[in-house]
Amino acid sequence: MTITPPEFRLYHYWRSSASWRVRWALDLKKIPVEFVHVQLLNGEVDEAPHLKRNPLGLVPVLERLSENDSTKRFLTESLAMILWLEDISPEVPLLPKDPFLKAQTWAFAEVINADTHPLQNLGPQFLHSEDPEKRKAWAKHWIENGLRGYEAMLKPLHEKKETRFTMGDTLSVADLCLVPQIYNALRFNVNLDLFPNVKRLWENAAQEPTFHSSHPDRYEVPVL
Ligand SMILES: N[C@@H](CCC(=O)N[C@@H](CS)C(=O)NCC(=O)O)C(=O)O
Repeated sequence: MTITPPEFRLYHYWRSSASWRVRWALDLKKIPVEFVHVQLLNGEVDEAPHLKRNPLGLVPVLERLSENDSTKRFLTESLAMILWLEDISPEVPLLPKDPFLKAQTWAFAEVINADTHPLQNLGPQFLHSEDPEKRKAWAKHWIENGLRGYEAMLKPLHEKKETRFTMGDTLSVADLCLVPQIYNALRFNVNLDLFPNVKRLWENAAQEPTFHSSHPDRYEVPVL
C-alpha cells in the first residue's frame, strides 16, 4: 500500500464556516491534506505565528507544503483557495464550464461570502454590542437577510428546473458556501421554513457522504 503524502496543510477552526467550505472542497477532490487547528476563542488567531500566515487574523489559511517561496506558500480567503484547487484538480468540478453559469454560480457564492458571512462574523457582532442577546439578534438579522436573497435568486431557477443543489445535481462552490452558512443559521435559531428552496438544498446536502466527512462536528477541538 502506498501512502500519499499531504500536498497541503489547512489552518482551520472546527466551527468556522469559511473553513468548512475548504475542507469540503479538499474532500470532494480527494486531495490529501494535513489539518492544523487554530483556536478562535482564546485569541490564537491574533497571535504572531498566525498573523504571519494571515495578517487579518482569520481562518482558513491554505499552505502548499512543497513550495519554498513564502510568497507562494500561503493562501488566504476560502474562495481563492477553492479556485486554486479547482485549477490544479479539475476532475471533480465545483464550477460549471459555461461562462454565464460559472459567473452565476460565483454570484450565489458571493451572496454568502461577501453579503452575509462578514456581517454576522464575530468582529461586527462585538462592535455592535456588548450584550450577547443583541449580538445574537444582529447575527440572526444578517443571516436571514442573506438567505432571503439567496432564496429569491434560487426561486426562478428552480421553478424552471428543480435540481438537488443550487446550480444542478452536483455540488458547486455556491453550495459549499450556502450549507456551512445554514449550519451557522441554525445556531442562531433561524427558521429555515422561511426559505423552502434553501431548506431543500440543505436537506439534499445532508445526504452527501462528504457533508458528514467535512462537517464541523468531525473536527471539534475544545478550548483548553
Ligand atoms: N472571507 C474570509 C472570511 C474568513 C473569516 O471570517 N473567518 C472567520 C471564521 S469563519 C474568522 O477567522 N474569524 C476570526 C475572528 O473574527 O476573529 C474567507 O472566506 O476565508
